[in-house]
Amino acid sequence: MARFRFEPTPRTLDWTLFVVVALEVATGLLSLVAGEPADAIVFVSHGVLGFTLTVLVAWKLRRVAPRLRTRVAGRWTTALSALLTAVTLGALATGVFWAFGGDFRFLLWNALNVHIALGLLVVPILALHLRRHYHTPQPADFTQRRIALQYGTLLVFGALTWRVQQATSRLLALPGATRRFTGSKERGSDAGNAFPLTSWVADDPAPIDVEHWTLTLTGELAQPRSFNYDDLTPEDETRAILDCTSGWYSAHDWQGIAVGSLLDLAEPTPAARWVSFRSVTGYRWSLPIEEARDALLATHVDGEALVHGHGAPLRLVAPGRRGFQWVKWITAIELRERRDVSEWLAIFVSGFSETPRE
Ligand SMILES: Nc1nc2c(c(=O)[nH]1)N[C@H]1C(S)=C(S)[C@@H](COP(=O)(O)O)O[C@H]1N2
Ligand SMILES: [Mo]
Repeated sequence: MARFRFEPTPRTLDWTLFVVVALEVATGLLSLVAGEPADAIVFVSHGVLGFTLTVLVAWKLRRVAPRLRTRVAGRWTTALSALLTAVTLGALATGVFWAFGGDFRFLLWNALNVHIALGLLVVPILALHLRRHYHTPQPADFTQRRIALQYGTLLVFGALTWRVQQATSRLLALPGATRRFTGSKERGSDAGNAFPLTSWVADDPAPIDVEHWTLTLTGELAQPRSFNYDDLTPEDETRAILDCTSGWYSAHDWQGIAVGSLLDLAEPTPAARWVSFRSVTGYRWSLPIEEARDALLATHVDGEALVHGHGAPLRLVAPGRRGFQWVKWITAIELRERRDVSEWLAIFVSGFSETPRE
């Protein structure tokens, strides 16, 4: 056998690749909603499995390269395999590049956005590829003793490479490129309003005039209430990190009103389990009521009144949650029995129904 003995048999390798890719997609998606230090395992697994994947992909390519070159499989099948190769290598390369502190701009996207897009693109291409190349796994593919040894060694390799990468990128890190466990890089901490602005798709409301703005509390409440801007004296302060899934974070002292204080005034009924925060644009997110009580409705950041771009007059500060959950331009709070699952759609399509601003 000419092949290096450590390498798994073709079918074992292919199914292992499939499982590792699936785990990468799963941990990648999970990482977008993970924000607590206890969630670090999600990011570590994504990194370790990513390095493991580079070895699996290298083995796979060595095996199929002659076939790709001679196109024995037919033009379309070969083109699809070549595309899958390119997209997979692109996802791996952008992931590693970002982890080392690198970045670039591609139209509106940074390296992390491109990494996420390529990673998601692997899914449909792999599904098409599998339609042609599916081989039912056999028990023998996974029960040989040396397989446990191979997988053990592969994972150790992945973990060690990840350790080395972490240490190296810490050494290389240029100023402003220090990363959190989420992979995000520091931007504009403790500098008041001077941190990045991030809004999705079409969320671009006209500045809100506080004279005509009210905050309404509705739903499972004994006392539905509404407040004017002047009713909201910023008497609470929370230090929290805004950590955006596009790869930056910013730490600030936020001033405003604890959600718990407002809820006490409106007396939630016993049925109230979730609190949904709604933007003037239709954008919304909900938190379990216990967590929501400790969240802050911020009017100020580091002592400065929030500017329009950051959600004035009122934005949610939800410690331990990712940036996309920190709703800006809040006008309504709804107490609910159940979580609002439609919020997953609302964050993508909000703003489209708004009258465009001049
Ligand atoms: N209404 C509304 N709230 C929003 C968004 C949005 O597009 N619309 N973007 C979210 C995202 S993705 C992030 S990271 C933060 C960014 O807040 P900033 O623009 O103040 O930095 O706001 C969140 N709140
Ligand atoms: Mo974000």
